[in-house]
Amino acid sequence: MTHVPTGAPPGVPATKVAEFGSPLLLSEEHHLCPGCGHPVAWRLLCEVMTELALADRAVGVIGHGCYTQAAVLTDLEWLQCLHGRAPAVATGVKRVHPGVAVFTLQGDGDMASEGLHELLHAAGRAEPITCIMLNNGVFGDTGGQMTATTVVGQRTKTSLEGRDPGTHGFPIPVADLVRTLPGTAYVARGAVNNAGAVAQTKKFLRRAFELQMEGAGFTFVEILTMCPTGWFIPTAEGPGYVASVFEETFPVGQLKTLAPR
Ligand SMILES: Cc1ncc(C[n+]2csc(CCOP(=O)(O)OP(=O)(O)O)c2C)c(N)n1
Ligand code: SF4
Repeated sequence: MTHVPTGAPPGVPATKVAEFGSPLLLSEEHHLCPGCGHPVAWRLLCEVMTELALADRAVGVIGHGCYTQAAVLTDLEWLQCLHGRAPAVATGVKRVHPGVAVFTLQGDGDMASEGLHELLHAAGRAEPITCIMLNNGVFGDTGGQMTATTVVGQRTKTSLEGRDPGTHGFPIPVADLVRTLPGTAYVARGAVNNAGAVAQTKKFLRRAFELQMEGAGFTFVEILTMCPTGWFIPTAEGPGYVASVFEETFPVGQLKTLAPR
């Protein structure tokens, strides 16, 4: 087996998000960093929308962060709202258009640090929407500051020595919190750091949207994504960092389902 040094440039051009194959991915280059996990999550979203025939009757609501490029790179209807407010806006869209698949796509900074109350209230009201949190443990877009989900010991722009519970408090396990609310029909946490995780996460997303369209109640999928830039590590080490550091605090799996399959 040939081992490629971490610092070596790629031998072949990187695959562009537009070449991944889903018809909903528009043929434009994205501006996210190499090794970012977000585009993989967008691809899964597009595949699930296509397979469930929801692409023409879906509305996504985003806040602010690197992940919001999904709105210009995917052929879905999107609304952008104030930081953290996506669950409230999605609630309004769903109540006006109950037959539409309504979801939020938010980063952990947007959802957990800036708008956790919006998420919990929407879940508490059992709104039949799907909220998706792309959790990379940092405010990626603004340079890698600590968020509510930054794990203990994680170095960020605002915790250069690593998150210290004595100073910064503990990370909030959002999916576990949401799971405890009676209005939630489905809660799962996936990741996009290897092929198996990607396949599993797609199943989670698919089940969440199926249950939404069946009117089961509030559905939530957290997805652990890589942010090598915000983590200040070499790009190639991102997937391993998810497995060895992130998943210690945020184990992946299906946390709650009203109708297991
Ligand atoms: C009220 C308000 N607070 C903060 C910001 C700055 N801001 C813009 S994007 C962003 C980071 C979002 O991080 P996250 O949701 O985790 O997404 P990521 O960039 O990691 O994909 C922040 C803090 C802002 N524009 N407005
Ligand atoms: S800063 Fe992080 S989240 Fe933003 S594009 Fe780069 S790797 Fe992705």
